[in-house]
Amino acid sequence: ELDGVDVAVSGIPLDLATTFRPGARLGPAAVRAASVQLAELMAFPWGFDPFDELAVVDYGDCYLDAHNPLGIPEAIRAHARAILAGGARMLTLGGDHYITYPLLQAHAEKYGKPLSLIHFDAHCDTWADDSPDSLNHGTMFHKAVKEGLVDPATSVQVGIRTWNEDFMGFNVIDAPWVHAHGAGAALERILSIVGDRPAYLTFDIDCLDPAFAPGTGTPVAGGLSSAQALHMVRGMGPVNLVGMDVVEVSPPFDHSELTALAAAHIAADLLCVLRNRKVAARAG
Ligand code: 4U7
Ligand code: MN
Ligand code: MN
Ligand code: MN
Repeated sequence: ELDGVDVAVSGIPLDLATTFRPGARLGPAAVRAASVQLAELMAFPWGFDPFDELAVVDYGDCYLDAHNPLGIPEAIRAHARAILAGGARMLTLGGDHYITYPLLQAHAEKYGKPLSLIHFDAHCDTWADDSPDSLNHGTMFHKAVKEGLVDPATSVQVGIRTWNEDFMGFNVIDAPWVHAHGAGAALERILSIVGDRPAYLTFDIDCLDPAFAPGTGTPVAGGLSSAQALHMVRGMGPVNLVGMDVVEVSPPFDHSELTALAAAHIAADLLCVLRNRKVAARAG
């Protein structure tokens, strides 16, 4: 039972890469290890420990039967439904970005369709592929729009720098725009697009430049710096975040856990955002 828990952290060790840069199944463990290092070695960026006010529990990893790939989406939905039914919000560590599609289904069941999506990524992940059994990490947000899980007009994709995707009507703040106008201007656009609607935030670590996140499956040059991404994440206070994930850390390609540490920072700052919202709500 999760009563009294604000945020349940859990891992989904899904790895869809069979040939090109496999390793995302090791992501959750690496980010947890880096998070412990982060919590021990340095004060959280805002000078406080978010756990002083926020009840956070590590719910463990979702079991995926690799011999039954078609059962994977339902296993992820069941995992999320159990946590959400307990009243906690989810911070999910990936694992392949595909996990966000069944997670969105479970969150839309809980919070109502459509949600707003805040999507950090080098890729739009909107390739047209409606076949229900295609566990393809480039198709989640095509499916999500077609299914009414997210409203593209009140959603935003940040850090995009690949263009061979189907445009699904999302607001796109591409990486060149962030570099030209700054993370502050990008944050203002995100907040104005999403407003106070229930929003799901999905952070594909490959939105960062490979210099900051080498340990990922599909790296693309010209990405965001950690500082740019952290500035935007730390500014999410006004957003009604109902769910979050940090995905695509692939430790076999990481350099001395730098990617896992960057992901741990993003996760820690998301917890700080939720902690501040809780404190502000209590202050009334
Ligand atoms: B990720 C791509 F072609 N669409 O299919 C593909 F752009 O979750 C990228 O964003 C998919 O990392 C990337 O290879 C999936 C490519
Ligand atoms: Mn992937
Ligand atoms: Mn990506
Ligand atoms: Mn992605």
